[in-house]
Amino acid sequence: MKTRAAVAFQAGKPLEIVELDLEGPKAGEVLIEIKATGVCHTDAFTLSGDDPEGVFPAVLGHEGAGIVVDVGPGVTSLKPGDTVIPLYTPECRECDFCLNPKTNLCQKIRGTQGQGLMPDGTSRFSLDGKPILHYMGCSTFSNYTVLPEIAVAKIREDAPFDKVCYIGCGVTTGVGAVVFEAQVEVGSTVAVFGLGGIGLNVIQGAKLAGASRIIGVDMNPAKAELAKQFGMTDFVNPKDVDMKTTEAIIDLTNGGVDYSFECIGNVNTMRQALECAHKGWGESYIIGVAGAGQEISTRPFQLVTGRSWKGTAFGGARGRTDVPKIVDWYMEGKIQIDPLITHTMPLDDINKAFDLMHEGESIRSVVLY
Ligand code: NAD
Ligand code: AHE
Ligand code: ZN
Ligand code: ZN
Repeated sequence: MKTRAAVAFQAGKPLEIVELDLEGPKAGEVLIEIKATGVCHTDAFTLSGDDPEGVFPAVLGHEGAGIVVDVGPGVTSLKPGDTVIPLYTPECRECDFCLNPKTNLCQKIRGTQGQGLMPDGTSRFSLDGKPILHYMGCSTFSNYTVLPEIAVAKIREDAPFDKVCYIGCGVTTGVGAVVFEAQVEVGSTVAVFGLGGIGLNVIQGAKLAGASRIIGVDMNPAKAELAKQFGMTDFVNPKDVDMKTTEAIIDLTNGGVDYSFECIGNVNTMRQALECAHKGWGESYIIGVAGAGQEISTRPFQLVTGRSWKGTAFGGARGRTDVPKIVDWYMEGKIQIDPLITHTMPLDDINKAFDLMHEGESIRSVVLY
């Protein structure tokens, strides 16, 4: 079949809208009509050429929602008409990782996924007979896409595509980092570095968990207003504080926070996030994705004295199990999504979503098919 898609032909170049050929689902795969997709900073990161795993030409996008149109042989958990969210972190429920309660990082198809290929080592997308690669196993910047059954979460039918697509990455990553990964306790103090599409979801996760103090850090003061509405109690703009950001947070919290989350992707703020964690017990979680060649550093004494440096992908969520629950939380009003979706646009205008992100104008842009 044919599908309209935004293709990344080369790193650093705008996406191009083209009509691609799409092969139907093979055994264990499903064809999905994407109804809406968010544009995450990770899409921009890969497009920039900074991603060591970036391969081109590819159909980017990993934050979608849609409907199952067709299923390949052997698919048992999904049927045409099901409302679904694609998962860049699948859940096969049988690999060593899925069987270990300490991780959500199913590795069943990670090798081929990182190469932009389906599990059988081929691509379903092509243009003029030449393969176009998949991205993060999702490729939601195409109106139709093919995914392995283990990388698809079935969700309730009444969920609005234009909002719950964000659960495909940003919401789950931020809220999940707090409630699944860090398991922040009632009364804890929390610092959040970066108040964008991920950081604001960390803030609402911290509020949901009952944190007593939630300190937000961002260079862009325009981000503070929405952060306050989501539960931020104190704002630190690194440009405004006389002392170092770390010292400012330690001062505010009588020694440092119980939990910190880095949601920027900058190795300097990763260090600050670690070093503002409380001596003896503070835990710091890296969520931001840093470019090829970047490395983190700190004095080992920071760890010797009881701070832990950790990281989390997809909020520690096991997608097929947890994503339907997070959709329920949204539908029941426990978490908010609508105010975070600041812009919507048709696929033809998808490059605008990247511009708005780079200009600091948007929290989330959502492309509607
Ligand atoms: P975003 O662009 O919406 O937000 C980033 C925020 O950081 C912005 O508000 C910006 O003003 C602020 N910022 C930038 N540099 C700063 C600095 N030096 N000091 C203080 N604030 C600064 O991006 P996003 O969509 O929220 O994504 C954030 C990061 O999380 C990206 O690196 C993205 O790739 C990563 N990410 C990781 C996962 C995961 O599973 N680990 C999932 C999604 C996104
Ligand atoms: N490919 C990059 C790393 C990118 C990365 O860390 N991706 C996160 C999700 S970001 C979503 O917006 C992730 O899931 N990581 C775990 C994994 O298995 O990819 C690189 O540095 O090579
Ligand atoms: Zn993402
Ligand atoms: Zn698995």
